[in-house]
Amino acid sequence: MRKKLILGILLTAPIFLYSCGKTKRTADTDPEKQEKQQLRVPEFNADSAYAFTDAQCAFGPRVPNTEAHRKCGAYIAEKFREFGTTVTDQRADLMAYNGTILKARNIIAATNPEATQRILLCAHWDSRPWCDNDPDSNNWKKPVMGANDGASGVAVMLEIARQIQQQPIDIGIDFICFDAEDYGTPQWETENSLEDNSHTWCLGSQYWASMPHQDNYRATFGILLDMVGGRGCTFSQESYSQAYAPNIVARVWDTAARIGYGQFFPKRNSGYITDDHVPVNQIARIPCIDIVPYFTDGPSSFGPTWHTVNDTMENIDKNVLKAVGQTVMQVIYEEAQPQ
Ligand code: AHN
Ligand code: ZN
Repeated sequence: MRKKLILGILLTAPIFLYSCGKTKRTADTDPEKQEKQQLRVPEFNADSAYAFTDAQCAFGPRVPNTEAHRKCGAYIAEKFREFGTTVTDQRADLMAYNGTILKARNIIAATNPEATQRILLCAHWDSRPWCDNDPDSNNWKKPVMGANDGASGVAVMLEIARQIQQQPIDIGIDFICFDAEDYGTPQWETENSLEDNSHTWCLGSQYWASMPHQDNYRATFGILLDMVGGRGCTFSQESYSQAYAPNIVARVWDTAARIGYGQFFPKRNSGYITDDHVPVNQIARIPCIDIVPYFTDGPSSFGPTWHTVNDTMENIDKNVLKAVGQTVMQVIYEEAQPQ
């Protein structure tokens, strides 16, 4: 009799504990309703993201130490505040490859600042001072407008912040707009050189990663959005991302396929790309992937407008913004608990 009772407790205990764990997710015990609640992900509005891209470009190229850069920094911070996030500025004087001191500003916007479980989203917001990949060398000294290379990533983050304000989640999201990503040594200086110039790129993210805006800052994982609105862009699996955060790569690419954006996220490799996620992985030691385009043909693997005078609004495709924005939102909302 006693034996049977103990056996009974032993057999039911795991089931009881399991159901306890389940009910934490939602108060509703109907499994079908639970499922529906968990899958309620807002619609990423590509028109809105497009407008945020355009608004940044309206300031002109956001080259560090210019008026357009200062004004656009104020605009980005103001928008993130409007969407209910807590904004922290990280200002620094950073030295460019040529000795120029850049008055840099990393802009960090947090939803749910008190939450301990956090996801990091990031993008650079500065524009490159030189169109050094333009086929016409007369354009090399002109600044890049950076509709795709700069504005698009910030625009997708702004739209995600706007959606989270409308449909809150229990985890925290940190949006980091890195400055001074695109001031790397120009091609005309490196043509006949064997030097490694990778440290001249990503100055804002190098600074943040060695000096995060909070002591002991942690995020479960990070996603970098770089050039996520260009016409014809598809996103291959970048090699640093595969090395440092293979499970996040798998999750993002599987999610894209599952919600119907698989054609934008081919499951092939694009090689190693020096970008803001490298310091996040190597210095801050937060696993972070890079969503960055990869073109298999044409003059540049980053696409025909990369670091040219044609990186303008005319070459932004809302469908690309939508594919990236909706996929990232799906990943975020699946990581969170319904509110
Ligand atoms: C290099 O060109 C070394 N890395 C690409 C990083 C980048 C520049 N992303 C946007 N612009
Ligand atoms: Zn660039």
